[in-house]
Amino acid sequence: MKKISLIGAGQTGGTLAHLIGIKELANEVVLFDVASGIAKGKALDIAQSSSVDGFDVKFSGTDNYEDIKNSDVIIVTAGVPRKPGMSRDDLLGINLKIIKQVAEGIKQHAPNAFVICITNPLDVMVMAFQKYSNLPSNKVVGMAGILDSSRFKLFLSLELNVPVKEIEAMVMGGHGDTMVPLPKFTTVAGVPIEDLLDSEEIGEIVKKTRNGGAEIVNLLGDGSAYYAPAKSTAVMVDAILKDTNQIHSCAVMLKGEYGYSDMVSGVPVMIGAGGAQQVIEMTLKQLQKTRFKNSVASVSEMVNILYANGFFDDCENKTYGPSNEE
Ligand code: TXD
Repeated sequence: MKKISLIGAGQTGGTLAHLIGIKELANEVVLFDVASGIAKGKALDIAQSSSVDGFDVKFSGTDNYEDIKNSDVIIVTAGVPRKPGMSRDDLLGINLKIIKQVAEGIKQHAPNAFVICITNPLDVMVMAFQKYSNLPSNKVVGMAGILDSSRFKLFLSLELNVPVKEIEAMVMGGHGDTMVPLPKFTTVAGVPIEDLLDSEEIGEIVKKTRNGGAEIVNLLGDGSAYYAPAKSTAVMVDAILKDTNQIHSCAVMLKGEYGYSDMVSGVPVMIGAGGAQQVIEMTLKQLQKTRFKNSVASVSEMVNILYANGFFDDCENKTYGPSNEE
C-alpha cells in the first residue's frame, strides 16, 4: 500500500494528484492545503473522475497535518507562484516562511517520507527544507532539472523537426536564469546536436529554454506553468516508488560532488527506492564548469543572506560550506 501526500493543492498540486490517479502510482492520495476547501474540492473532483477513467485510488483533502502520517512520498508545492515581470528569486521572502511551516509539519507527522520540493526559488527552498526538517539529504530532492530539460528538448525538436522522444538532453545548475543547458552532451538519436545546428542556433534555443518558464508566466498573466512541472514530478515519484534507478537532473544537497559542499544545485542523480541514491559526476568542459559555478553562486548569494540574518540559527544542522576548488 502506497500513500502520497501533496502539500499545496493549487495548480501544480492538483494536476499532479490527477496524474498520480491516472497512473495509479499510489493507493491513497492526500491533498493538504491551508485553503482546505480547495484541497477537499479537488480531491472530490479527481475521485469522481476515477469512475470514468477506471482507476482505483483513494483521494482526500485536508488542512490537518495528522492526515499525512505514513506517507511514502510527499510533494511540496505550497507557496506563491510568480507574476509577470517577477523572477523566481523574488518569491524568496514569502515562500521561505511557508517552507518552514511545511518542513516542521512533515518532520512531526511523516518523518520517514521522501520529499520532493517544487516551490520556488527552488534550490534555496530545497536547502531550507532540508535545514528546517533535518531529514536525510537523500530524502529531500527538488524538481526542476527534468522540467528545464523537457523545455530544452521541445525547443530542439521544433527547430530540427524531429520527434521530441529522439532527443537526449540535460540541464544542470540552479532553476533560475543561470541554469546550465548542456548542448555538448545533447543528441538526436545519438547524433550530437552540434552536427545539426550551428552555435548561434543552439544559443537561441538555450536562451529560449532559460526563458521557458517566464514566457508561460507572461502568457498566463496570473500564475505559472503546471502541466509540464506536474508531469516532471510524476516521473520522480514513479522512480522512487518503483525503484527504477533512472538518472535525471534533480536539485540535491551536494557533499563534495562537483567541488561543492552543503549547497543545493541541479545535477544528474540516480533516483530509486533510496531517493536521491547517487549523484553522477560528469566530466564537464571548462565553459560548462564556469557556468555551473555561476549558477551555484547565484543560489549561494541568497543562502548567505539567510544565514547572515539568522534564518537557520535554530536548525540542528547548521553546517554551510559552499566551495569550489577551481
Ligand atoms: O520547476 C519548478 N520547481 C516549478 C516551481 C514548477 C512549477 C511551479 N513552481 C513553483 O511551485 C511556483 O513558483 C510556486 O512557488 C509553487 C506552486 O505553484 P502553483 O502554480 O501550484 O501555485 P498555486 O496554484 O498558487 O498553488 C499554491 C498553493 C495554494 O493552493 C495555496 O493555498 C497553498 O499553496 N499554500 C499552502 N499550502 C500549505 N501550507 C501553506 N503554508 C501554504 N501556503 C500557501
